Amino acid sequence: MRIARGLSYWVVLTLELVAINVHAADFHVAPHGNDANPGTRAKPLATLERARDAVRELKHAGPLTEPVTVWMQDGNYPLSREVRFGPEDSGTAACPITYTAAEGAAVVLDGGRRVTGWKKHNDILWVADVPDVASGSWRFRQLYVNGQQRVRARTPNQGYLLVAGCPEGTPKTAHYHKDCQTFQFKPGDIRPDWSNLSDVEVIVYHFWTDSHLPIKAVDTVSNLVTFAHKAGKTFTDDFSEEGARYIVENVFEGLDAPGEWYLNRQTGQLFYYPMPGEDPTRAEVVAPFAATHVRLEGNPAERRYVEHLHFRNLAFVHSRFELPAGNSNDQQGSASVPATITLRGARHCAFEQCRLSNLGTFAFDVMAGCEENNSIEFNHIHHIGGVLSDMGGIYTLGVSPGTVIRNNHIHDVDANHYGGWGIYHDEGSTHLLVENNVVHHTKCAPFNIHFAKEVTVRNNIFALGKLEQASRGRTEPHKSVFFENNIVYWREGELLSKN
Ligand SMILES: [Ca+2]
Repeated sequence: MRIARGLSYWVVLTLELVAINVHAADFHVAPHGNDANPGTRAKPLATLERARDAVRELKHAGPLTEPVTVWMQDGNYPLSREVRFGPEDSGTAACPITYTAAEGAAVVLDGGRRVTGWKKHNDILWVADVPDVASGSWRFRQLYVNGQQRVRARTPNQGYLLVAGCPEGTPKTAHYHKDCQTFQFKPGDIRPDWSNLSDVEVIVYHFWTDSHLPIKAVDTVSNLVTFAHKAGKTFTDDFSEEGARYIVENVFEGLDAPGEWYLNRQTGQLFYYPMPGEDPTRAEVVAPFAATHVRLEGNPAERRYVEHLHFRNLAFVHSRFELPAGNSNDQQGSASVPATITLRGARHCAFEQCRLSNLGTFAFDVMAGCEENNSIEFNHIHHIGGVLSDMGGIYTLGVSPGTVIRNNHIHDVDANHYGGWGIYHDEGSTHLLVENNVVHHTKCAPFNIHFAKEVTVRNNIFALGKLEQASRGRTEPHKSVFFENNIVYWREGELLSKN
């Protein structure tokens, strides 16, 4: 018995010693590296994509016996296309795979491309040729100069134009969800003589959607504009009978203020109106090229997952906003818009201490097969909303058992009309845990549900909602929320609203 016990101690100790003495399999990547190198510290690889392949080759040689770390050295890594990780790139619980900045290194995964070759177009404007735009292989909706976003030439420069009439109907005469394609404008607001009319994009702000609509025809007799595709909703200011707000973008004639730019997609010419004192020949002008930087793509239907991948201390910049052809962006949660980091069929993966900035699109899209056991923690989400309605600082949708929303600080959430909520559980949000969050200074309730089931909400502070503190969008024939040990504090508006 004594021996057996001693033996068992010895075994445990040995395992611990092995664990301590293990040297994880390492690969090194550096901006000056070469993808033909072996990936050692002295001979590093050059790209994240090649590092992924090196790990894949290591796995082909046999099952992982130790954790794998890919160390990325200081610098900027251009991404011309997304880097995709599949189930074959997974680690295991015992041997996770980590892609991380080396100690002290600032690593930037950059989806943008420099635009150079600037020449004077006239006394005010500058122009550069972008051959990939002329050839049709590239188009972009964002531009950054010296790290700051610039304005796609728009009219008006401030505020909005207003839809003058809705011949296809309103929420009262039709249904708010009617697919509309035509509206009436105030004379002169939209002009058929704008140069290169097919480049122009009308952006309508209605309900929870910004519809992006290319112009098909402009009728100046009845002042009707018709778009190349439908918008999915009425052109009203949310559920009212008033006309929606809109702006017109990428109009050459609207290129009339410092900081504006215009892209002629036929000729590939990029025009820019510099800010005071700015010299485009010396500035860093960047347009986004990659829509998605990193994609974790499992196959949840076949239960093949991307697992045990960690990304740590990396910066992701310059992702491109793109809509599929014929799409106005009217789907629930803008589901058709790609995100900088996209996960489908991924589990036990983490993005830690990563910084995402200068994005044209979403930071993360967590899709099918990732519903369970997600953590949204330690985020500071503030000063958002106001243009559209029906949003939350953190928004959830669907059945998500094991998912935790914890230790977040959310404040200053606004809305056009309704729905500037702090934490918002929408259709079917089920079996989440919401705890230790501080949510305050929201236009609508800091905590709102609209069809939720058995969500546990405890130890939060919900404070200073302008209109209300907690709200429920509809009465439900089941337990929606277990609301325990929360502090609710308010000075105006109501405690509870809606049902
Ligand atoms: Ca303008």
